[in-house]
This record gives sequence, C-alpha cells and structure tokens, in this order.
Amino acid sequence: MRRFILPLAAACALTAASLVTAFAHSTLESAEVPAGSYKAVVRIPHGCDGQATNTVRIDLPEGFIGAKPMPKVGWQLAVEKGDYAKAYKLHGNDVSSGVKTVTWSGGDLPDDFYDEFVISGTLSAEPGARLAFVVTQLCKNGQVAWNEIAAEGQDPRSLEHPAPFVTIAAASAGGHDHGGAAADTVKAGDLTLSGGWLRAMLPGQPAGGGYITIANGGAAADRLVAVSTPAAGKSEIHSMEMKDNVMVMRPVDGGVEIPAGQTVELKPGGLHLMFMQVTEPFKEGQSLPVTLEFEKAGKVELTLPVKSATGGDGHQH
Ligand SMILES: [Cu+2]
Repeated sequence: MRRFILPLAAACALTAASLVTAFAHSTLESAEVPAGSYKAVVRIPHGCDGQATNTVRIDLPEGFIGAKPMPKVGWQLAVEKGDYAKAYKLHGNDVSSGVKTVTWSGGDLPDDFYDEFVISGTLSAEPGARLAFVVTQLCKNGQVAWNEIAAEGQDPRSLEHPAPFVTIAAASAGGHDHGGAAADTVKAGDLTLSGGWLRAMLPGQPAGGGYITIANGGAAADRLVAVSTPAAGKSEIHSMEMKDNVMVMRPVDGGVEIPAGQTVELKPGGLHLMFMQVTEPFKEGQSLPVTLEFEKAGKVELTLPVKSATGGDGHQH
C-alpha cells in the first residue's frame, strides 16, 4: 500500500486552510440516491490554503462496490484493492474484494479553479445508510483532508471538514421492504399516500424527519399545506437543497404542490416532514399518528412506523 509522506509544513498549512475551507466543502454531486449503480462525482472546490492541488485521493466507503474510477487528462490514476468487510451480490456474483482507494496524482488544479473526480460503482446498502467518501487533497506544501464523518444523529454541517457522503434513498414503490412495517396505503380523494415512515431519533436529538409518497390521480393539482402530530410540539414541511456546496434545509413557503397526475416523494435529502419539540425521541418499532392537511383533500390521518435511522443493519429483525 502506497502512503504519502507529508512535509513538516503540512501541519501549519492545515490550520490556515481550515479557515478558508469553512466556506466551501468537498461534496458529492448527488446527496441522496437509491441503492444500485451510482456515479460518485466528488467536487473539489479549492486548493490547500491558496496552493494548487496536485493529488486527489479518495477512500471508498464499505458498501460502494465494483468501483471504477474515471481517468483524467493530465493526472495519473492509481487504485488500491482490498477485501470488503463482507461479501456482496453484484450482477448475480458474490464479490468480496475490489477497489478501496483511488488516487489521481501529478495534476495541477489551481486554487481558483474547480474540478470533479468521478468513480462509478454500485451502492449496496440499506435505505437510510450514509456512505462517506474520505477525500484527501495534496498540494506542494500541505494537504486538505475531508475526513470527518458525522456520528449518528449529528449534523454533518457542524463539522469543519466533513467527508462527502451519499445517503441511500428508500426503494421506490414496489420494492420489498427490509426495515420493518411500512405504513398502509391511504386514499384521500384523488390522493394516494404510501410508504410513509418516521426516522428514529437518538436521545437528545432535537428534531426528527418524516417521509411519504403522495400520488395525485386526479385532474386538478392539490397542495400539502400542513403537518401535525401529538408527538411533537411543532411540525413543518421542509425542503433541502445544496447552496454554495452546503446542505440547507428550511420550511417551504405555501406548502408543496401535488400536480395533477403526478407523484411527489418526501424523502431523505429532499422535501421532508420535520418534527420539533418532540415529547420523546421517536423510537424504532413505534407507530405514531401524523395528520397531513391538503388544500382540497383536507385532513388525512395516518399512522406512520418509526424506522431505524441507518436502515437495515440487521438489528431490527
Ligand atoms: Cu428539516
């Protein structure tokens, strides 16, 4: 295994770099995708404290299998292979080893420029799992490491150098459910609500998320205008988007339109229900009453299951 030797100056450069890097983090292009084939596009927004980046090294997360990096003109590409923590099924075969680290070296990416480094592969993890790609940028006299991984329930935005991560989305309708009871499908007028669930919270976690799919089979648009539950003092509908390479979530103004004939998915990493001032953290295995209010369909009462925050790690069976 090849290791990079860092010059002594690296430590000082790191301190200075951290001031700069608070503004733009290395991130992945898509923050939330279903399991299956996945193109990891890692963005490098700046160099090390003003210096050009000449090496980008990415340590791949467990569960990202069959990885193949994309060569880049002007950069040498090297991979390190090794064993996965377990065997996976890939196109009908068992795979237990593959590329674990990718390094593009010998390049020249000035601090003022931006670039993307691409690795294609397959995400094999349960919905809700967060897979972090640890990114290290090396420059002539220093490095920037994006290697902090948020603990369960911790906000990655609170980290100074978060590793870019992707969250596995819930399988779309029709897929079999691994994580426990799914909410029943509920019809309300032209709307069909399905696959609703609440994310289990850690003790002390201030807010929890909820997700559901809403299909409008009618000829007129409807609008989700409010959410409430006796389990939380305050419930809101939130959007989540990348702004200047940082994930930002905020209450949506005027609710969420459910266009005629279309399906709107509230899911991790996107539109979601947000429950604040909870009386008790949502616990896996619980079911909680949630009321959604629509402009036309009116109030719809649901009972939503609470599922593990990470998705199937085997403990819920
Ligand atoms: Cu939110």
